[in-house]
Amino acid sequence: MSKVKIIADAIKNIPWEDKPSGYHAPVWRHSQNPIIDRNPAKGISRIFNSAVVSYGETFIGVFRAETIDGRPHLHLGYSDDALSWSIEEVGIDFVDETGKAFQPNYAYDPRLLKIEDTYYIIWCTDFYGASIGVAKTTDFKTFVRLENPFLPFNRNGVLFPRKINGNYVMLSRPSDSGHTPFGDIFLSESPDLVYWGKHRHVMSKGGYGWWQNVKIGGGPAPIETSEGWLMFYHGVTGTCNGFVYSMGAVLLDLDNPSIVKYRSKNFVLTPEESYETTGFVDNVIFPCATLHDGETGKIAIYYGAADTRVGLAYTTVDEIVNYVKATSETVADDATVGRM
Ligand code: BMA
Repeated sequence: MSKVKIIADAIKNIPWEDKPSGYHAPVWRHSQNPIIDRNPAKGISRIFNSAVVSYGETFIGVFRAETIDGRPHLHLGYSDDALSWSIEEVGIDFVDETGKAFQPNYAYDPRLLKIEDTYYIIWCTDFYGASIGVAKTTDFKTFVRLENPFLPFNRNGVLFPRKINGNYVMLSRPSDSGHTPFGDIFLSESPDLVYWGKHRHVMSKGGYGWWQNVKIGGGPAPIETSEGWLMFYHGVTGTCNGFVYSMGAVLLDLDNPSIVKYRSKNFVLTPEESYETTGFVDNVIFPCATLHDGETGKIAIYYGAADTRVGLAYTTVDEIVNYVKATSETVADDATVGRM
């Protein structure tokens, strides 16, 4: 039993492998990675940066599928073990709140989570440029897309899995129209998922290490723990061959999540395996989802690898929280409420 508590339901059939002996880092890879490789379904050349949830005794995912015309769409997938996925060949159909078609021009980097009885998909959508799309479903058959919550340009929209002080809370990363060479994580609140405000700065790029010195962006929906909101995120550095994306971990204040409590100065996963270092875009680890077990503290992290495949990695809440605390640094004014 873990000492740090995950405040969430149990997932009895969470995929799991123990940490290999002799391995020192706090996050370890699934031995059969990638769990989704190239050409996973007819008409889809690559799946990566995707999100999954447990659904009864099984699992459902919303996948970033690059179809054979090279454009990204959201496709559903189903699994009994959260490892082997059957992906739908046809993308999700979205309607607006009156039932009329409301289909995104493109859609990528989905996050998926349940708040109360409703599942929400948040993704990067086209709203006169990259911005954030939100849709809801209760049955994974009808998907109602809400009004665009934020102005362009913005990416990496991540909803918290419950209201905080009565409001929904969304992380985002204001961007530009291209391959954004800057960026910090902010949050916004809403009473109804329609009107958003009370914007706060959460955390800055930078710090002592160089791995997150260009930009950062939210990852999976934060995990509520007895030590704060545990959030995995991506941090980006620049090289003469382009960006390198690694994964970091941070603990945010439970009641006031624009305050960073602890933030590891080290990456917790960086591109090393060939399926991460070589692909459509080399050297990318881009986490978008976790499964986490409120009973045992096990955490399974789903990440896009090299914009080509889906990888899976594991940690436990005790291991990662203790690591983040032991290696914490304060960057810029992360520890403040972020209301400059
Ligand atoms: C970002 C997003 C991600 C992608 C990453 C690396 O800007 O577009 O979808 O994984 O670049 O190419």
